Amino acid sequence: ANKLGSKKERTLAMVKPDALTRIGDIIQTIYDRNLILTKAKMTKLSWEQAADFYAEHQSKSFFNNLLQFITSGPVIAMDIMGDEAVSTWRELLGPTDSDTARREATQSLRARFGTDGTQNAGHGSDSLASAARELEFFFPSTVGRGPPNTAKCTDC
Ligand code: RTP
Ligand code: MG
Repeated sequence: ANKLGSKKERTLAMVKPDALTRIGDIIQTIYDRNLILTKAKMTKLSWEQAADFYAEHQSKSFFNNLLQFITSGPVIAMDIMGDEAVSTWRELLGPTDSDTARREATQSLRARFGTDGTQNAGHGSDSLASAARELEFFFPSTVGRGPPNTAKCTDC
């Protein structure tokens, strides 16, 4: 925490193929929550890249469906920064299942733009360690050019 007691972090947010056309509304939501979008890129993941990104889920029953979906079209990866960015972004996303999200009192990005339990509009790193890994995945740091992808940013 800095002098004001806030914890500045960076996290990897990804807009999944089903919500790509809602990128404007999603950036507005990020802005409204006082998070800062510092990097963004659109890319289409290969099957191999998707399997690498989601390696932690390789033994899950939904792994194949997840890879099928995430490689079905472009995604937009974003580096977002701000107070407790990791948990704040996941809070903005809402529950994993879009239908569950729609039943909640508080609206969320998945409630607004998600399709179902697998096609759920967005991804957010689940810890500072995941954020560092996932930021490096999409925005690799190059020696001598740009800061390293540490997700805990005490200086920003
Ligand atoms: P994410 O990693 O994408 O931010 O989502 P999450 O933490 O809320 O969910 P996680 O358990 O990490 O699952 C990763 C993604 O896999 C798909 N999924 N499908 N039963 C299913 O069909 C199912 N369960 C999970 C979702 O796309 C989920 O976001
Ligand atoms: Mg997850």
